[in-house]
Amino acid sequence: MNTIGLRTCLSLVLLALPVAADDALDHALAQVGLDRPSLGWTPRAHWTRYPADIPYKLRHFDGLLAEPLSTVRYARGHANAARRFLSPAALAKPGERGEGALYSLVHALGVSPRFGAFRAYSANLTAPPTPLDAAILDLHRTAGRATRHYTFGTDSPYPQLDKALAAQVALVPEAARPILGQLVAEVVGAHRWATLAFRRTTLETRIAVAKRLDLGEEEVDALDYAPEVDDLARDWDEASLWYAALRATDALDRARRELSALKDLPAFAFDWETPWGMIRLRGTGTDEIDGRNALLLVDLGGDDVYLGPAGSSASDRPMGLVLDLGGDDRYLADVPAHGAGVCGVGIVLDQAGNDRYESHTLGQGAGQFGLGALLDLAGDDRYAMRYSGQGCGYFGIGVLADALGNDRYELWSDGQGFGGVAGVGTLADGAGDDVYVAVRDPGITKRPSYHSELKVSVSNAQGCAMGRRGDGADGHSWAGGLGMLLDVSGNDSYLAGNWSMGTGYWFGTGLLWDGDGNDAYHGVVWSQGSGAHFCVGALVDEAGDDEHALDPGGRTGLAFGHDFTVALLVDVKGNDRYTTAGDGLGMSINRSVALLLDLAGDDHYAGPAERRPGQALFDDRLRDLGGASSFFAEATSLGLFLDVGGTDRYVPERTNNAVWLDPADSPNWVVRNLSVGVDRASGEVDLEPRPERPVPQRPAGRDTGAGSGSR
Ligand SMILES: [Ca+2]
Ligand SMILES: [Ca+2]
Ligand SMILES: [Ca+2]
Ligand SMILES: [Ca+2]
Repeated sequence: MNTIGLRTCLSLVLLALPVAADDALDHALAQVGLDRPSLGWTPRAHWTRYPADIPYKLRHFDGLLAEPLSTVRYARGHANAARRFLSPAALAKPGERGEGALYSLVHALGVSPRFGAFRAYSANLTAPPTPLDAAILDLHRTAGRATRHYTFGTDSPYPQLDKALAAQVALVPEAARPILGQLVAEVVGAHRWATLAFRRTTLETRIAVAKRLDLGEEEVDALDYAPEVDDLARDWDEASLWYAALRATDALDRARRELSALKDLPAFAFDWETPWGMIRLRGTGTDEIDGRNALLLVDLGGDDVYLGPAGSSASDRPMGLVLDLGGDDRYLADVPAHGAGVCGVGIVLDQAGNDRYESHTLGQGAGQFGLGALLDLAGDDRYAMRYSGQGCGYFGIGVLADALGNDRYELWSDGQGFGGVAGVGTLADGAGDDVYVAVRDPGITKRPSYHSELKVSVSNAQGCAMGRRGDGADGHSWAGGLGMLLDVSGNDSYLAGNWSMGTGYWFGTGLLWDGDGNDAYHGVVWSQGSGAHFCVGALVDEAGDDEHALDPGGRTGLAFGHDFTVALLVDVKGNDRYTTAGDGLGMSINRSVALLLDLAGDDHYAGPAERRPGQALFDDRLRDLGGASSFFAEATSLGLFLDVGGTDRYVPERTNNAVWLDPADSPNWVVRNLSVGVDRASGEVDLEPRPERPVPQRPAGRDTGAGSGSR
């Protein structure tokens, strides 16, 4: 790390600033001769030694690296989907093509950022209400199995599936049967697509991938190359897999709405083994439900316990689904479970109740060459697990969505919105005061961070993304994915160790977006709008009085970028506190763009004595054209701090309504490594992308309003 000491900085009192006459960010950039288009980077063909041949980049990545400020729009777009599709009104009824809100949600926050070929008009569910036994017999036939057996010219006395099935189905309330039959028929349809997804792959490869439960720790520094991952990534058909997942999601959601309308349901137990796994149906009793080898589990109510891998797929079973309509349920497992899509699709949809989810590795919304979703629509819920879950993806999609209630999320590492290699991991929470914890003590997590002398855990959590940085090892450099934590409202608390809360690494994008509420963010190193090595990390908080802290030992956060990182901390409203004893507060090293934008309120900033907010550190490599690579010398970098409005306090002390820049003789100016700090009394900042062309002006005096109805 560069350790250039404090230089005398040039401070100007903002006497000449026009008040609210123009955009405050544009004005701040103009202090150092920059404008918005001059931020970010597009690698040039002659940039030797630039890590350009990085497979598996998500399609948004190059664009955000080139247009850093568009990261805010990108985060808000996903936030809009969370707000809309987790609202009780949206969940209550389907859209105009019959599509349910959860289908739209899983598409918007999972499938679309990973794979852009769907636009989510409809899951095309076509099965009519079907007698339950007929639907299950059809499943057997679709799986290539006989449902009647003849030998010696006679009907074998056993097994007689239709009679056995009819006896079991008689236990199920009559009104529920056609809805459940329709659900089974749709599962048969979705299962076909999930199987197609892997038609070019071998079971050996899928088993090898499914056995890798350590991709989270393997990938970051490229510890132990897994060739089966590259092989499967070459051969899978992800369009088929995501179509299977979207159809399964919508089928569960439709069954949820229709079964919820039934009254006075009894307790019962239906169990049936199909060629694709168990179907278990339960009524309103207090049930203990075996999740092993389960294709479909449906519970119509009551406080239940799910044991084992409920809601998970496996290398030889591409689908595992759970629908629970109510009750305070407990989901317990020590294997991938509770929305674990491993070479397939795993979904849990729990409609109501105060639920507890406890598991170890991969689950609670985790995808590894698959889609895993945990969708909980109400209640005060508690989620606890160790690694890789609560919205986590590796070559896949993990979504944890919780619509209502005051929830607690606890994890050791790699989750709560974590985009591992080529993955999308999203945690979306609608309403409620929520607590997010990534356990800090490495004695518990076994993930000691060398950025904290092994005293703090590597969290990789709460809107974080990491790639496989193979440039120092075997050259299999895989791009990180997209990790998002989206919390719509409530007073929330975020606690994590290192690498958290809107942080990226190695072609990954980590986003934490929080809507309303007074929130507390506590990280340590690499936290809250930060990142290292070709990545994007952003924290956007739209409202409330918030606390942004790097706790003791903390540094390189609160808008800190290292080595071609876009690092944004944007707090739109409220009286906020920012605390760090280490580097941060809009600080760039090694050609990054780091911006801390606080757009309103009376704020308090406490930073290290030797730094000032909004600073880019000089390094001789920024002007070195004599080495093997020149791209450091050609790029532009920026550390920017902008506080708009309010009466602000600074430690060490600073004057309100002032501009501070590098001194005139700083070598930074020549190498376009720019520092700018602005505190101003008022102003506006528009963070939405500007139209590239001017808006046409209406001709005066003509009626142009006709026919302009909404579309
Ligand atoms: Ca239940
Ligand atoms: Ca719940
Ligand atoms: Ca919340
Ligand atoms: Ca807030």
